Amino acid sequence: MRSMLGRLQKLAAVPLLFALLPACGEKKEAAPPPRVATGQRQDDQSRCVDTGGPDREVSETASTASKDMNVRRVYAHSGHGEERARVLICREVDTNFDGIKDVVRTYDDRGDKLMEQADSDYDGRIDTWITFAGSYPSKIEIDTNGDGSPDVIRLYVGSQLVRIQRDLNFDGEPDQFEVYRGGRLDRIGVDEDFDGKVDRWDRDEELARAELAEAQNRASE
Ligand SMILES: [Ca+2]
Ligand SMILES: [Ca+2]
Ligand SMILES: [Ca+2]
Ligand SMILES: [Ca+2]
Repeated sequence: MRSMLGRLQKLAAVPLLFALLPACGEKKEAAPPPRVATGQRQDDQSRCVDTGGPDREVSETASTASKDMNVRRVYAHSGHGEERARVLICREVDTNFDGIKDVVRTYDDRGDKLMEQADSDYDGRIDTWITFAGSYPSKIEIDTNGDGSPDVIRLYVGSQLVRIQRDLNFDGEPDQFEVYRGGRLDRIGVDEDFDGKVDRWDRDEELARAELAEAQNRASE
């Protein structure tokens, strides 16, 4: 249990994926071909929806380490005359410079982050979905077995991790629940026979003892 906790705590301490990813996300259904900058592939798998209308504006730029245009921003225009405003609604980036956009983030009409999707292993398939609440992610869903469905769900309150749910047998239902307190793993519930009910709760006894000792110290002061 302790080695498992240690391993999981390390996992929890890994910097959030979103922090590493330059950013943008919305499923492209029948979007028109992206406006492609010189030297790029014709289809860079854009997921930012650009309607091409007068209320949209597309900007292509290159990040510092890229020789090609690898960042696309789509803006929406609203209002008229002096009231006219431009708001970023989607941003997508080719983070490994292979000509394919692999991170896409969408924003609401006030410019706040909404969703991010990423192909973090660059195999052409989205494997990470981030839902934002304000500036912080409220949920990060990760597909670890490449079947297109998330099997690890990380839940946050504010900027703090409060729970990780894992679907260990990939049947679409979570069967391991890690509960965090103050950013530290507190207990793990395991549904061993995959019937939807937790069979066992493992606690971090070391943490519980440390907290008890601290409380006793405070009481004796
Ligand atoms: Ca790429
Ligand atoms: Ca992928
Ligand atoms: Ca999966
Ligand atoms: Ca399961």
